[in-house]
This record gives sequence, C-alpha cells and structure tokens, in this order.
Amino acid sequence: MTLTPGESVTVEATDALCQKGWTAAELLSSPDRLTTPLLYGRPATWAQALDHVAARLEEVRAAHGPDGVAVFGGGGLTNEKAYQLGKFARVALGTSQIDYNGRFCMSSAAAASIRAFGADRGMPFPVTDLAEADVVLVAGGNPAETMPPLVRQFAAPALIVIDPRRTATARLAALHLQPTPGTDLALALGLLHLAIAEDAVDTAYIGRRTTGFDAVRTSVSSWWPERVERLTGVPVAAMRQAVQMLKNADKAVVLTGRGAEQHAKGTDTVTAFINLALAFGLPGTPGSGYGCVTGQGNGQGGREHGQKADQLPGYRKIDDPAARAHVASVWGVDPDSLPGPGRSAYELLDALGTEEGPKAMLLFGSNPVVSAPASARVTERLKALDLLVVVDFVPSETARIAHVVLPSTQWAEENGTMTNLEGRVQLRRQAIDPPEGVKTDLEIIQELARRLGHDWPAEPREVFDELRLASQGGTADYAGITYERDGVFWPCPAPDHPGTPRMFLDRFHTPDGLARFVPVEHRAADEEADVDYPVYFTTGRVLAHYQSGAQTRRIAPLVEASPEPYVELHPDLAEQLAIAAGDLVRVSSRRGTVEGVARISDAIRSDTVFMPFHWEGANRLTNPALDPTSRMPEFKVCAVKLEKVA
Ligand SMILES: Nc1nc2c(c(=O)[nH]1)N[C@H]1C(S)=C(S)[C@@H](COP(=O)(O)OP(=O)(O)OC[C@H]3O[C@@H](n4cnc5c(=O)[nH]c(N)nc54)[C@H](O)[C@@H]3O)O[C@H]1N2
Ligand SMILES: Nc1nc2c(c(=O)[nH]1)N[C@H]1C(S)=C(S)[C@@H](COP(=O)(O)OP(=O)(O)OC[C@H]3O[C@@H](n4cnc5c(=O)[nH]c(N)nc54)[C@H](O)[C@@H]3O)O[C@H]1N2
Ligand SMILES: [Mo]
Repeated sequence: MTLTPGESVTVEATDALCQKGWTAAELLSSPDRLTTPLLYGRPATWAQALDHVAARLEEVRAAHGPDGVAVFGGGGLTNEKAYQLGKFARVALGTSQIDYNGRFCMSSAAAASIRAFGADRGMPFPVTDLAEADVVLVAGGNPAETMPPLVRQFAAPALIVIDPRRTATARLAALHLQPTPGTDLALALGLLHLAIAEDAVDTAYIGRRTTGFDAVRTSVSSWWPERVERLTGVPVAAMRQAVQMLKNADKAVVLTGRGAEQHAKGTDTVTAFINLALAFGLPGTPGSGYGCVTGQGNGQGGREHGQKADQLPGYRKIDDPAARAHVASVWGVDPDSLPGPGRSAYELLDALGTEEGPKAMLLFGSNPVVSAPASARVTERLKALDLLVVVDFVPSETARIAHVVLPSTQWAEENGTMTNLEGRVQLRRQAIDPPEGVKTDLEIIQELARRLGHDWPAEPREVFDELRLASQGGTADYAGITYERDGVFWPCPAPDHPGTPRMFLDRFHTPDGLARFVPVEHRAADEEADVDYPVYFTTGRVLAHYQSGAQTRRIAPLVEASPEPYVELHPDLAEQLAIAAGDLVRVSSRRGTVEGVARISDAIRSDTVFMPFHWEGANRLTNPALDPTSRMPEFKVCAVKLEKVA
C-alpha cells in the first residue's frame, strides 16, 4: 500500500505501515553504502585511516591544547555509543568541546521539565496512557507524520492541536488552534489566564503538589484573551473552547513537539505549557501529565549519557562535584581532570576553525551541513577545520566535505540499546551481518582510544554494564537494567527493582518534592516579519522523508515521496505574489536563499510559508538566534521574502 502525506494518514493506514513486515535487509539496502575508509577522498585501509586520524589529533592537541579537538554526536546513536563517545572526549581527548544534535531537537523541553519537575524523561508515563485520556493537547507537534504509531493512541481522546498549518494531526483534532509561528508562549499565557478567570484550575492539587503559583497567576493577569487573539491570530472563542475541554476532562495530557520548542524562547514556551498542565493538576496524576514527544531513534537515551556539553552519564550535571566524583571513580580518573562544560552545539559549530575554536572535529551521527541553522555559515566553519573526521554509513553532505570518512555499521547490523520516548530501555538485537569492510562505532572509538593510550571494550554489552555503574544514583539510573531485562522504564536502581513506568506519582524530583510554577513572559520572535522580509518562514518534517537524508533515506515505497524541495503557501499569498502551483519560487532571508517548487494549500496561514528541512537549503534561511537556557536555535520562525523564478 502507499500512503499519501496529509489527509489519508489514519489509524488504519499507519497500522498497516507499521505491520508491513519489511525485512531489515530491505530497509537497510542503499546504493550509496560506504564500505571503505576514505582519506582525503581516496580509499584507504583501516590502519592507514586510523593511524592518520590519531596522529593528526595528537598534533592538534600538542599545538592547541585538548580543547583544540571537538566531538559532535547524535541522538540516533545507541546508549552504548553515546556513553563511550562522552567518555572518549573527556578521558582520551581531555576536551570539553563535545555536544550533539539533541541540542537542536528537544533541549528546550528538557530544560523546561528540569526546571519544573527537577527531572526530564520526555514522556514520564507510558504512551498507552494517551489512549485513556479524555483530552490530549498537542502544541507544535505533527505526530501523524512524525510518529505514526502514536496515532493509534489518539483514537479515543479529543485532540486539541496547536499548529500554524492544518496538518494530518490537526485533521484528526476536535479543535485546531492556528497561531502565527513564534506566538505559542502568548497563547499558553492566554489559556492560563482564561482557566484562572473561569475557575477551572485545580486548587487542591496546586496547594498539595506545587510551589510558585501566586507569581504565575500575577504574571498572566494582563494576558486577556482579546490581547492574545491580536498577537496570535487565534480567536477568543477557540481559546475558551480549549479551556472548557481541559476543564471537563477527567484525564488530560499536554504534549509539546518541535513547533513549540525550537525557538529562541523555547524553554519559556514549554514552561508556559507546563504551567498550564500544573494548573489543571495533570503532572504526576495517574493517566494525565505533561510530556515531550522526543524525536530520533534514541533521542531520549542520547541525552542521558554524557554527549551533551554540560552533562555526565546518568543525566548528571558536569558542574556537580558529587557527579564528577562518582563518574571519575568509574572511569578511574581524577575528578579534577574532567573538563567542561564546553560550548553548545551551534556555538561549537560556529567556533570551528576560528582563533579560539577547535581545529579538529570527530563527528558521529549528524549531518550539520543540512541540519544546522544558518547552514551556509556552518559549512564554511566546517571547511575551515584542519581535520574533519566523519563516521557514517552513507556519504552525507557533511561526509562529502570531510578529510577522513570512516564507514560504520548501521542499526540491524549490531547489538545495542535504545531508550524510547517514554523512557523504556530496549535491546535492539543484531539481525543481519554487516557488509565486508565496515566497523562498528564502538570499534572505531576503541581503535582511536587505543592509539591514544587507553584499552576499552567495543562489545556493546560490556559497555552497557559500565554505563550502568556510571549512571548508578543519577537521575537516569540504569543500574538495575540488563541486556536480559528488555523494556524496563528508568529509573531502575537495582536488578530486583521493577522500573518506573510513571514518574512523579508521589513526589517530583525537586528537593522539596513539589513541582515548580515558573513565571515567564512572552516576547516577539528574534526576527519579526517587516517590509523587506514580509512573510514568516517555518520548517519541519513530512511523512515520506527522514531527517537530513531527503535523497538517501526516504521511506518510499511506503509513502509518496517528493522528488524535490517545495514551499507550502496559502492561495491568498500566492495570488498576491503571482505564484502558481508548480512554479519555481526563490525564498530569501537575511542569511541566504533557497529555491523550491510552489505547493499551494489553504491548510497554512496566509502570513506564513513552510518548507521541509529534509533537503539541503531550507537551513540556509533559518535564524541561529539561541534560547538563553537551552541554547536551542530558532528553527521554527524567521522572516523571508518570496519571488517567482522567471
Ligand atoms: N517522517 C518523519 N518522522 C520523523 C522525523 C523525520 O524526519 N521524518 N524526525 C524525527 C525527529 S528527530 C523529531 S525531533 C520528530 C519531530 O516531530 P514534530 O515535532 O512532530 O515535527 P516538526 O515537523 O518538526 O514540527 C511539528 C509541527 O510544528 C509546526 N510549527 C512550526 N512552527 C510552529 C510554531 O511556531 N508553533 C507551533 N505550535 N507549531 C509550529 C509545523 O507546522 C509542524 O507541523 O519527528 C521524528 N519523526
Ligand atoms: N530547519 C530545521 N532544521 C532542523 C530541524 C527542523 O525542524 N528544522 N530539526 C532539528 C532536529 S529535531 C534534529 S534531530 C536534527 C537532525 O539532523 P542531523 O543531526 O543532521 O541528523 P540526521 O539527519 O539524522 O543525520 C544523522 C547522520 O548520521 C548517520 N547515522 C545515523 N545513525 C548512525 C550511527 O549509529 N552511527 C553513525 N556513525 N552514523 C549514524 C546518518 O546516516 C546521517 O548521515 O535536525 C535539526 N535541524
Ligand atoms: Mo529531532
């Protein structure tokens, strides 16, 4: 069967997609598969490539110090790889300069959850709870296209979807709120204002389980519905309906996706939605809650084991002396030798090759030439490096500009664990033999570490057992999880502990056990539409394409894939600009220009255009302005102008 993106995404169709029963070999086959190391574009032996990399790393370290070398990871890596990469950076290289693409993914939601609950586990309850809820509010997520199996949980609850586009998910909704990109924070403040005004909040829960409500109540008092309507474009009646739905629900869930999170005020926006959820008494209540719909194969586990500049394994903070002492003891090093925190992902990429910045970088599991904001600038920085080493299984756009490319195995060719969006640790077993000539990421790290004087295992189970020790006593405690105990929810501190499907039932992860209301203020997008760049630009995903691999990783033949990049715009805007469906359109921002084919649709606001980010180009336009807390770039809103290409 074939699915068409948009209307036809239904529970039945996504079930069929999930149950199609493709073999791993069918899913993995790629004509572009890399099977030989490449040294300056030429095939080389593994010994030549690894010796060269190790020697160059030593040179850079000698000339510029340990921070001269950077490491960049990804949320697609297994837990074992993410852990070993963090250890490799801190111990073998001694560098503080490590970060990963999760910074571009859900870091705002993680920061907001930690601020409110003292801990972040994406969805702190099983996804099956969603099916039991009466109402699910989805702010800035399009799971019908990005998480099709989740749609099965949406059959019963009434959905409220907040998205500037009437997406496949919005079409399943009882209520669709369609704000201008970048205005969700005002919308959430307005919803809370209304909930308080209409006496819809759960005062007993607020008194028993939270602190800080009074300051939040005061902070939303000036966010009258009419003011919010003017700012967001969402009618007052629709806001009232949303509040009524939440008020009447016995069980309700608030979810955020990248649409609400990928903003220079993403942390505060998610905080405003968490405040709303707390006001209705949802977090830590069985069957209800707040959750972030985490992306990537291991988006959850990827953030827990120390790939992030400010973190150590167990979701520990690198500037916490007790955390440093524990992890250093597992690693057999002096706590004072652990470097960091270092730069965040975009700040790291933007510093590459500069006087103060790293001169060499090892990259595992990301393709920043396509996926980083202001990508033309980032590409220049990558090209300015003395040494760029990319480990991948296909020649990504970033691999194509690397000095050294090391070919690795991919998922079904190796064992490893992944932690899913609800915090369950799952063993992904090897299903097929890798092609001749490739090594696993763990073997590559082992070989490089050996050349730098360390003898480390490359067997996933051995690495996992060390990770268990390193995580022991941390927030994400894996100590009791083993390769034999598949599907356990963390925290799980001991082998006889059942794991924790629902967090926060008795207390939140804060010193006093209470959740914190945090007052936040709305502000405009970093770059507002103006006379020169009069249209809002937003980006995201479509069902048929996966991440930065529009060319190499489409899920065709399952779904109808677009052969070329496109721009979605409203008929009114198209008419004003004399653009017809199928015309080639040039879209420009202050940072660059991209071309795409016009798709005209009344599903999008007339002040906004949308472009999938799967193709190289959309990110030439995006704004790298960063959230002050999470350091998340403003992927979801900037200002552009459009013209038809003659
Ligand atoms: N098919 C497919 N599935 C995927 C992926 C993929 O590439 N392809 N990637 C995976 C990954 S890594 C992730 S992180 C998840 C992401 O999953 P989602 O968060 O669902 O994905 P996005 O399409 O990035 O953004 C969701 C929606 O945000 C809307 N949006 C844009 N700007 C705003 C705004 O200012 N406010 C609001 N409220 N909404 C806005 C967009 O119109 C879009 O429909 O998907 C995962 N699943
Ligand atoms: N404009 C805009 N930009 C965005 C987004 C957006 O919504 N809009 N979304 C952001 C988000 S949420 C994300 S997650 C990022 C994603 O963007 P990237 O960080 O670039 O991630 P991928 O496109 O998944 O690329 C992963 C690369 O690693 C390789 N790879 C996969 N698994 C492994 C492995 O196990 N080992 C090794 N060595 N390599 C592996 C793949 O072949 C691929 O080349 O993009 C971000 N950029
Ligand atoms: Mo992501």
